Amino acid sequence: MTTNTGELAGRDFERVSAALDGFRIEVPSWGFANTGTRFGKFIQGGAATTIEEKFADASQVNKLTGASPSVALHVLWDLPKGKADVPEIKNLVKKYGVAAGSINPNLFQDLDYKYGSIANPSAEIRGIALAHLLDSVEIGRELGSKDVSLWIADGSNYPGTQSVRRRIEWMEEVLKATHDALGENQRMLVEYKPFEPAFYHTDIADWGMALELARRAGPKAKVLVDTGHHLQGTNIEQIVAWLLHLNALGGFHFNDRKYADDDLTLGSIDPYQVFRIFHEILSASDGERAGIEFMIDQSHNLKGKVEAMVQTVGTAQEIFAKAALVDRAKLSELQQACRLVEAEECFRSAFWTDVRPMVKEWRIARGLPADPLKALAESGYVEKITSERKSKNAASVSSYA
Ligand code: PSV
Ligand code: MN
Repeated sequence: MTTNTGELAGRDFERVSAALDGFRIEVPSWGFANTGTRFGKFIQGGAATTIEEKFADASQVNKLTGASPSVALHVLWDLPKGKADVPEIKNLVKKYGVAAGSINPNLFQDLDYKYGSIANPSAEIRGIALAHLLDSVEIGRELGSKDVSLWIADGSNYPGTQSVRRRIEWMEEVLKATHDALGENQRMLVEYKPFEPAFYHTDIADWGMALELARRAGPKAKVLVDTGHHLQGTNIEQIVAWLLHLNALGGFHFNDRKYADDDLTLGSIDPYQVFRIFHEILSASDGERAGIEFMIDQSHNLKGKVEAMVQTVGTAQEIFAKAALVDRAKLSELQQACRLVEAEECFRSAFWTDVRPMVKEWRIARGLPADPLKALAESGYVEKITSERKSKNAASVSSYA
């Protein structure tokens, strides 16, 4: 009995270790900067105020977790001079040992985009949007980054005010031109969102629209699933299963939500959903997750920025480890035989396994801190950046007001 338990635990630890060795999740540069709601910003003394500070924070998260070696960049926020900022980013990559991750064009802030960017009725404005997309592709190529990740905020607020069909055609044209500029090792990810900032119709509202636009753009275009971009009750793992089946899943923006696009910490509301998503990925690829990139898309308004990011990466590792524990061969037999209760118990028992001791053991074996949050607290990093940055952040309060 003891041997058997020991053997099982040993097998579980091997699975968890193998899963964690291959697990990577990108952090967003904007998750370290001050952000807010549309009602206001609560400025944090330690928030990053420059691109260098964002890299410093990202590298801190990676040092503590061993799982986030790249940082996603938002072109307008991180490379305000566009391609001219590439040399600075290259220096930061070298200095902080964190790679430039996905490149996120910004097609939502410019005043030109009041009625849309790539779906704007004005050919001139669509041209401005395309030029920005082509710059972003170039930036990605120069930085050796794989993905240009597109979120299109276009839509309309009132029925009858725009032609949905004409806007589809305009988007197709721009997305195809963007796709055709991609380098050999580059991809284009198309993100969808059902509402916000537009409230009546969003031009790329769901995975079907994103998939069709990606297909028409070309083979280097895939769909990006942001877990916060679904209506209540949507079965996200089913969407994931379909995209896997169609070989059209490019990556994720992970976060959690209760009501809308809340950007809450991954797994804080529904960790079982994250487990179900990871299970679909692991079962489709039998343990590998070829070409599917994981990224965090969260900005924490109330929690400390770096702490929240370390917490998120740690949570992602734990839930991924749980998903790796599903006995997929046994589950498949039970599903085939329609032994429903046993199948569900087989699935759930992996979810309910407390993997934290195994994750801790893995961290120690890999020379990482056993408890990343504790190590962060003991390192004094947050206090240090707060004292270095607080006057700059305080100054941003008055300029914001
Ligand atoms: C939009 O809600 C979104 O999910 C897109 O991915 C943007 O790039 C990101 O959030 C900005 O925070
Ligand atoms: Mn997103």
